[in-house]
Amino acid sequence: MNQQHKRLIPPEVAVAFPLPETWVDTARCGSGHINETFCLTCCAQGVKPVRFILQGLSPAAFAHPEQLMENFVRITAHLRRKIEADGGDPMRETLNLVPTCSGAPYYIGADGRVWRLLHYVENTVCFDHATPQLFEESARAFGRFQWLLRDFPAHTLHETIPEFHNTEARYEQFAAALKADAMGRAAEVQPEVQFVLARKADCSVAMDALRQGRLPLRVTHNDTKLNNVLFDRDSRKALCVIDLDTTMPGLSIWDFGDSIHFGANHSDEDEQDLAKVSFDLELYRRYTHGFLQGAQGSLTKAEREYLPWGARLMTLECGMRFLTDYLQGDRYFHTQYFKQNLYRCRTQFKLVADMEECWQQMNEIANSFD
Ligand code: GN1
Ligand code: MG
Repeated sequence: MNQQHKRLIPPEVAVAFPLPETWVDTARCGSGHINETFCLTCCAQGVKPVRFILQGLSPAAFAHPEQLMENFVRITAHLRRKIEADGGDPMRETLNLVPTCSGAPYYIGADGRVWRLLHYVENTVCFDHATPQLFEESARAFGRFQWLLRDFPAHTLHETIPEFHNTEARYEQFAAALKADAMGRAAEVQPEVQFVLARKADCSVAMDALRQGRLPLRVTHNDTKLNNVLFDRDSRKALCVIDLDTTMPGLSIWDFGDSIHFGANHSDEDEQDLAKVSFDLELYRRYTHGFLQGAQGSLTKAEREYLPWGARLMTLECGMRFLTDYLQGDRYFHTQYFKQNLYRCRTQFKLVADMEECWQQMNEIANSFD
């Protein structure tokens, strides 16, 4: 191992995994802000170079990395079996761990950080910005993720971040932050506060449906952004869903809605000119089409009917989380400038208002793919 590799990766971590003898290159990779991610290129004598992804999990984001890794091992094993049975290539269509030299799925460093090694999926690309076609392709991948995991016992997975998309709990966190008003910012955000208070009942729609058994508990990804899908470089087909760290029990409409709030518009998340922010119903239609196609009939009628609520609730929830963080002094979401969380909140609420206006069309679209 040369000096460059030593600087980036603790030597004890490098020797914990059975990497080929010659190590050619180490580079940071990905746009994630949570984990430490490196791409390693190795080369055994006379053999083609092989690439790996080495990741050190963030101790700040994940309190129980061993539970997270237990989920990871079980989910990817299930995906491998299903992909194989479906005639696919499990080495390209899901993530594959490389065990440590002692056969463990991960290595715990001297400082307690958990490290894992993954096979690199060659000839793939990742996108940060959507074209309608890529957006629909990503929907197919996340819908297929639902299909592949349809018979996995969701309740046996650990919650890696408890109550992550429980919108009722998010409302309560907002109400507590408003009451405490720790930074004295509540007075200036009254329009946003009123926007949330007027939608308190909405926050219970999905959780009520879950409690009443109308929506089933599923294995959900919970971070269904476009850049969490690998696309085949040549065909531009969605190939592999990545970033499984928040995969846990949840509702299928959360995965659907999380993609819509992030992707079905053309503005920056913190756009200050709200005239530029609008919900794109055509992108919503394309995503719905791709998602249901990928899910291959595995979603129930009720889940299909609740898809528009998934979009509306994930958007409202995200705006509420930005507002809560603003009230609490910007402690959770990284900000680059003052009031960024407030601007982010406003774009989400503008999108919610747009969705409320075209609510009937959103429902018609969801029901048109029966
Ligand atoms: C966070 O860090 P990133 O961009 O993957 C957040 C999501 C929000 C998103 C809003 C673990 O995601 O839930 O939708 O910001 N992830 C976590 O930009 O809180
Ligand atoms: Mg993420």
